[in-house]
Amino acid sequence: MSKSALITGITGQDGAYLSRLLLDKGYRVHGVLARRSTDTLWRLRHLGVVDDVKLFDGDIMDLSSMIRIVEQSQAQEIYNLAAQSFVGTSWSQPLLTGAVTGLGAVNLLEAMRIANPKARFYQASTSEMFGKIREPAQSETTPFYPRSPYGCAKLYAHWMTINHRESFGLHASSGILFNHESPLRGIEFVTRKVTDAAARIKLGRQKELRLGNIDVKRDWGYAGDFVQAMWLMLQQDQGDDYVVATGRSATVREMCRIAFERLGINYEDHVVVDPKLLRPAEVEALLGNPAKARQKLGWSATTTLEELIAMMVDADMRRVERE
Ligand code: NAP
Ligand code: G4F
Repeated sequence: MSKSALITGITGQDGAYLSRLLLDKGYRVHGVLARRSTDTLWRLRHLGVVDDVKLFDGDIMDLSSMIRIVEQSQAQEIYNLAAQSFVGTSWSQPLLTGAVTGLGAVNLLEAMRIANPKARFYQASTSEMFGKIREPAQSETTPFYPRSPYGCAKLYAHWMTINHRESFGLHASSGILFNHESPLRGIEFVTRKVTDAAARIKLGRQKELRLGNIDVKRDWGYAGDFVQAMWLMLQQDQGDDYVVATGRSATVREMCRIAFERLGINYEDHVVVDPKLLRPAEVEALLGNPAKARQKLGWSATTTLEELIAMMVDADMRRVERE
C-alpha cells in the first residue's frame, strides 16, 4: 500500500512543488482546497499534478473541516503549508493573519490529535521569526524577535507545534525555512516582482520598477530544493526543528542586478525607490546556518541565487512574450 500525505496550502508555491515530489515518490496526495471566487489551481496545473491529487473542500480556520479531512484522508504525513504568507499584508490584516497563520496551525494539530494521532506533522515555520536578528547567522538556537504580525503569528504556531510534540508525544516537526522562490512564486514577493518587471522592461511593456528598501538582505533558495527538506524531516524517527537555508545572503539590490543583467539591462536605469513601499518595521538581514539540516537530514541547497534568478527571469520572459 502506498503512503499517503495531506497538504494544506496545496495551491501555493510550496504546495505545488511538494505535491510533485510526493507523487514522484509514489504517495497518494490529498490537499485542502479553500473556496475562492477565482482559479487557484494554476500552479498544480503548471506542474502537471492537478489530476493526480485528491482535493477536499475546507479552510484552516474551520476546525470541523480540518477534523473531517484528517479523518477521511487518514494520511500518514500531514504538511501544514496554509498561511496568509505575505508579510506586507499582515500589517493591514493582523487579525486574519493571526487566525490563519497562527490559530490555523493549532486547528490542524488538534484535528490530528483527535482524528489521527499517529500521523507525522510538518509545520511551515519561517526565518521571519528571527526578525531583528540576535546573531549574525541564525540557527535553531538563535533567540526569536519577530518584526511583523505575520512573524508573531508564525512564532505562536511554531511553539504550539513544539508544545504538541512535548505534551502529547506527537511526531511534529517545524521547518524554519528561509526565503525560497521559483517561477511559481506569487507576484507580490520581491523576487517575482523584480523578474516579472525585468521581462516587461526588456520587452518594452514597462519603464520603471518601484521598490521599497533595496538594502535589506535575504538568504534566498529554490523552492524545489526546500520541499525535499520538509519531506526528509518527516522520515526521521523523532520530530524536531530544523533551519533550512542556503547559507548565503544577498541584498535586494544585488538580486535586481542579477535579474536585469540576465537580460542585458542595467537595473539602475529602471529601479526607483518609493518610500510608500517601505514597511512599518523591517527585517534588515537574514542569513541561515543550515548545519543541522546538513548533518541530520543530509540536506543542502543545490541551486545558486544566480541559477534561481535566471530560471525565474527566463520563465517570466516566456510568459510576458505570450501575453
Ligand atoms: P503561498 O504561495 O502564499 O501559499 C499559501 C497557501 O495557503 C495557498 O495554498 C493558500 O490558498 C493557502 N491558504 C491561505 N489561507 C488559507 C485558509 N484560510 N485555509 C486554507 N488554506 C489557506 O505560500 P508558500 O510560499 O507556498 O509558503 C508555504 C508556507 O511556508 C506558508 O505557510 C508560508 O508562510 C511558509 N513559508 C514560506 C517561505 C517562502 O519563502 N516561500 C519561507 C518560510 C515559510 P489559496 O491559493 O486559496 O490562497
Ligand atoms: O519578498 P518579500 O515580500 O519576502 P519576506 O518579507 O522576506 O517574506 C517571505 O519570506 C519569509 C521567510 O523569511 C516567509 F516566511 C514569508 O511567508 C515570505 O515568503 O520581501 C523581501 C524583502 C523585504 O525586506 C521587503 O521589505 O524585500 C523587501 N522589499 C523591497 N521592496 C520588497 C519590495 N518586498 C516586496 N514584496 N515588494 C517590494 O516592492
